[in-house]
Amino acid sequence: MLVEFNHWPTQLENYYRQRGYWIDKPLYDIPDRHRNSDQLALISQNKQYSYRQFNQRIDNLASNIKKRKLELGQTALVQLGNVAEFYIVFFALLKIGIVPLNALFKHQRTELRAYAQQIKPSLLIADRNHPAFSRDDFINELKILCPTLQHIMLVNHENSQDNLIHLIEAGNDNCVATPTEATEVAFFQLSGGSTGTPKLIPRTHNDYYYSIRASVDICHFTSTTRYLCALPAAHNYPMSSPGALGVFYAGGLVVMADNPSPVTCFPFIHDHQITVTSLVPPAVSLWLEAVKQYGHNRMLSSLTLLQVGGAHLSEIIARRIKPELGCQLQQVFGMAEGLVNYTRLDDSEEICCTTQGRPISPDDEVWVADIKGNKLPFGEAGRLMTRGPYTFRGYYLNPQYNQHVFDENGFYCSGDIITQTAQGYITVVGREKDQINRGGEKIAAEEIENILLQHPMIIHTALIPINDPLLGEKSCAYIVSREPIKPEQLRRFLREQGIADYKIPDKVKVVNQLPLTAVGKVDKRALRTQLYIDQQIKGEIE
Ligand code: J2J
Repeated sequence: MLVEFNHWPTQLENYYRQRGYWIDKPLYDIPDRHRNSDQLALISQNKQYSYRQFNQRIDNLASNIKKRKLELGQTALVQLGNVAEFYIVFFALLKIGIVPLNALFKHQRTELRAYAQQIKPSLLIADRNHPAFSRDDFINELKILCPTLQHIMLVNHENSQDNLIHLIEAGNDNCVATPTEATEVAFFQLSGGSTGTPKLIPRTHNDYYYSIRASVDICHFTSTTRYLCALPAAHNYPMSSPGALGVFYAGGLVVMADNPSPVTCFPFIHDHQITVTSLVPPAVSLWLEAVKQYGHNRMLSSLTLLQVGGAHLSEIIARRIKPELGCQLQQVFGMAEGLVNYTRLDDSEEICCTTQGRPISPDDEVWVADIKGNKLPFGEAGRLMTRGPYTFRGYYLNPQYNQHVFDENGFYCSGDIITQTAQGYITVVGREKDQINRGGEKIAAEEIENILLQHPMIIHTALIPINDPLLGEKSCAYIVSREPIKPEQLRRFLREQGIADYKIPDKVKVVNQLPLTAVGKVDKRALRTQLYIDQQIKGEIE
């Protein structure tokens, strides 16, 4: 059974093929193109693989999974951190037509349960060192939730039969590839979300492969590129913009780091002569601070390009990057749903520091809509609307929500408020979606509100962003409760529900009532204004 998804109209599919965007090749081709190369592909912890060795590991795992008689189009829930196995698993599954969903390592039981419920996986690949998988109880719960779940493979696991490392290392055969068709879903990407349930984005081989190849061109990645992957490997940005997959396509080297802090990254950059990496804005601030305090910029001398994206980068910080870190800045404004914008390497300083770039493809259609869906002239702020050769056509099995976020011509409304110049350069000026962007980590307000409402004392709640000098935004939960409740009790309650730590509200405000709009909904705008004024009075923001 193939994974269902919303196809592009045939006419557009033909056009994308004719333009050379869709090349009808499966994504496992990315490392496979270099299968006879002895150049280094991947360094992670104490392991390193040449392209030949990398492909051998992929083949070993693919053959070992094949022996378990999984069928084409079945799905896998995968949760691995920034380790070499992440890519080995990804390409092995693609090679044999199993469709993975890569959960972020920070995700806990609530998120994992929601993903499993949607994709009904046949295979689970996870890490015994993750709190959800340290014992078998959650695995058993998932098996009950999804009777399809028959196969479990774990890293840091003593049982050799299900030990992922053993399955990767054992064998020496070529695996015959049986991928899904390039027009079909290759894997699920995760949406940042703005509603109660986490949304899944089906990405096809054709559309994803195009975004990677075109990104490699734009960012000038070659076989001499040495890329540090310090953001979560499963995230769309370090995976495909051009990310690790772009590096593998070009035949370069990916070095894995655990996190983007200067303490972790600077020695890696120095020791491995890293040439490019991707960061979110809060990490840039920490890097600038580290260089200022300790004069570490000598450690960064090999770094020529620093990509920054995922959240708003202030112009002031942007302008400090070149003089203080000694490398070029490239802004990246992308989304797991598809559309990615880059400032180009030959753009002026002004463009690189004040815009979030322009779309990858000449056939990315981007326009700005007013509240009624009418097109606005260049320079006016409004809703970002887009469709194109690598922008999805619908969330997985969610026709109702899709109707809400797509217009009748298949344009996706991302919830971002932007301005666009006549040359296509985009500046993100705000957001309409009910989401908090905590330094690049996205929190769907409704998801947390729904969990809070399960607390017996809570009557009413609203989660809203609060300005933060380092992260850009943090989250603040307004609570109306039956009896007095302490912030720590609430946080403990949320942790017990098993949600990612970054979603736990940074601030909790207990109030007697919440302001309502004329139709009786919580007036989040009024709350935000009030919070903003409070912060100003306290001198927390300028
Ligand atoms: C302001 N907001 C931004 C930016 C993303 C490359 C880069 C980032 C992502 C990503 C990605 C922003 N300035 N430079 O997938 O391939 C906010 C917008 C956007 C949302 C998407 C990639 N870059 N954003 O961040 O799916 O609100 O993807 O709609 O996690 O992040 O989030 P996500």
